[in-house]
Amino acid sequence: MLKLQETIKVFEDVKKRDPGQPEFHQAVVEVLESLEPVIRKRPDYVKARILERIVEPERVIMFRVAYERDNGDIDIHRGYRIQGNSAIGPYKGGCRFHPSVNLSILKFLAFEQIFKNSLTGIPMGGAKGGSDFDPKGKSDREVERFCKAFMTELFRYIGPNTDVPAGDIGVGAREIGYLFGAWKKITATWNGVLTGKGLSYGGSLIRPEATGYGAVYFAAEMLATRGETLEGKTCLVSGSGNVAQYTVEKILDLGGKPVTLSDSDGCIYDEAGIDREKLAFVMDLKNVRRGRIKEYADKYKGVVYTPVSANPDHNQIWDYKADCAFPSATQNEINLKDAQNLIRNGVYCVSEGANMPTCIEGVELFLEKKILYGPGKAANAGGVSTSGLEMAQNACFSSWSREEVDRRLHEIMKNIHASALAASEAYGSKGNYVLGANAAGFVKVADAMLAQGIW
Ligand code: NDP
Ligand code: 2IT
Repeated sequence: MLKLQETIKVFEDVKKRDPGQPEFHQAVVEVLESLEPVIRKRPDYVKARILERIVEPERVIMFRVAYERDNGDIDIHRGYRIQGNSAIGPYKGGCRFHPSVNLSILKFLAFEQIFKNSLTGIPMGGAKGGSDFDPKGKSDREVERFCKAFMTELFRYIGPNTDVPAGDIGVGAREIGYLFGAWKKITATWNGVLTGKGLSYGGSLIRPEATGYGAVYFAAEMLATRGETLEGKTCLVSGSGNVAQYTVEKILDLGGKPVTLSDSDGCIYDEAGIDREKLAFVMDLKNVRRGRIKEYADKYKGVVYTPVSANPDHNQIWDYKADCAFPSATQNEINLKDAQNLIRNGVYCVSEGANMPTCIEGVELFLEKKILYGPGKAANAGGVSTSGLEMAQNACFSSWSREEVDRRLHEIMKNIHASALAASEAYGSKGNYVLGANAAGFVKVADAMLAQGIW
């Protein structure tokens, strides 16, 4: 709950100016609450109205995207780019293609990205974009036509030193390839305007793995504060896309036992553990055949599949005995009941691969129970960090080895953990990574804004 007059006023104004944006309100209130101890120490931020400025995106771009289906029909979608803040570097952040995409969701994601990118230590501002287009069930040619139409408008607003989009839900290697091809054709230039590119055209090794690997590295750092490792730990992982797949891979590398995966239709529980062979099946199922996770339960014995429709008030995936949880699907996938189930089942380490997967009451419960809780903007920052490494490689026309990029990623995740932990201690709440990540990310951006004058 907000306590300071200054933060209450900012939040009231946001709600008045941006009604009907619940996800954006949720992200803003969580950050404002964490920043209260910072604001108490920094009246100069209040005087310069840094909070009022940072909750207002620098630029919101919305545009029509029309394309032709294979059967000759014409579909019309809305495209977006939210350029949140560029105080510390060019705008940077993913693009999401999902039918649920709207202004509220993209504004929350762009807002979170400002602090996340600041935490990485790489000079990147915060942005997010996307469309309510659903690539699921579309042919490759339809996806290509959509990406070309989307980039035909977006190209005006981006550039390697202006704004560098990347992937997110529904935007993977295939979509980035088509978007990059369209950028190159329209502008007749080749440069690092997108990250997550294929290896043959400027992509970085380890970028596909980076978000999942990073979330597990972050969990390992949190566990180390209690003298523990992931060895032998049972882990719940949600989602079955890019982040979930490489989270499972790194858990296996570090000796843990992943037992769940999900998609928007349901979840699987495999008590025997998801091993490398089963993970290879999931990667083929999701990335090549573009099938549903239910097929995992059809293929392997002893696996329980629960459809989403079986439980109207909670998510079955968070109701299994485990030590660690890696939510890696989407926002608000952990409601209060799910958070209570996690605690009751013995989970004491939660590392968020997804953005804002836990509702506010769930976050409060985790903090009250003093479990190891790594919020998305810290725990999933490995993805955008490695995007930063891809930009660095493109800028100097070179490419680094797998080992080199992984070493840098690991180092960055250790640094993010250390700075969030140090900030939590400096502001009187050691081990509260929500406070630590928000405060550490914010101060750097706020100081840059102060230095650059009133904009
Ligand atoms: P993918 O599209 O590869 O996978 C998304 C997964 O989440 C799919 O299994 C999908 O199921 C499931 N999912 C999506 N929406 C919903 C929903 N409304 N309800 C239930 N399940 C859903 O995306 P990513 O793995 O890239 O992204 C996952 C999360 O990680 C997102 O929150 C994203 O913002 C975050 N993230 C991603 C980064 C990246 O580098 N890719 C970096 C940092 C954070 P289905 O197939 O049924 O749609
Ligand atoms: O939420 C995120 O950090 C991402 N989707 C990755 C952004 C990026 O620019 O790599």
